[in-house]
Amino acid sequence: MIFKYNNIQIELVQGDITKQSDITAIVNAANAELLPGGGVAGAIHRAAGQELEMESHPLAPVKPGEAVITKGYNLANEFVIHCLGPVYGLDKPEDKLLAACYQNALQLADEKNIESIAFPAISTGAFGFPIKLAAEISLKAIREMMDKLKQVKTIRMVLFADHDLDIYAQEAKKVFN
Ligand code: AR6
Repeated sequence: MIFKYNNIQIELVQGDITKQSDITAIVNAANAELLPGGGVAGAIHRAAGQELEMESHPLAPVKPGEAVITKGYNLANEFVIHCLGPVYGLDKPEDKLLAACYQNALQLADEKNIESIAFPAISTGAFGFPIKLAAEISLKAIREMMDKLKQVKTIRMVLFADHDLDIYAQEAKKVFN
């Protein structure tokens, strides 16, 4: 599913964040220590190789909402942007912290002249954020940033489950149409 706004394309796909070979930067749903861990972070570190951890770990700790950038190593992507999402029910205000993840990642990408970026659904796995709420917050945060971006031309949301893609598609129709 594709939407266009302000010369930027937003794509919603079902898939694996480590398999987005046509994208310059992928976003990691990181932990504060910027270590491999499970879920998205585990998959990205496995695919990138140990050099990723050697570059990312010294940049830790990061706070919820923060984003930092590293190279992509064995990934097909040039860069990984690591964002620490809020733990639902613990890190407050969780809506603003989740929005900050997307906005800080997009800002960093723009500063680095990155034209394409792919996000997983940050905080919706181990960190417990309800998927529908996360979809609404993240798509609105992306939409707000689209007025400010100069270099980023493609923003892809990669949802792991078909059901999650359906939820994002419903929310995207409200935000982008
Ligand atoms: N590609 C795309 N999405 C994925 C993939 C993948 N390969 N694998 C899982 N998802 P999570 P969080 C989805 O738990 O909630 C880690 O242990 C998954 O279905 O990766 O931000 C870290 O070390 C879910 O919808 O991230 C942290 O400690 C979404 O990605 C902690 O989990 C996010 O799930 C971060 O928790």
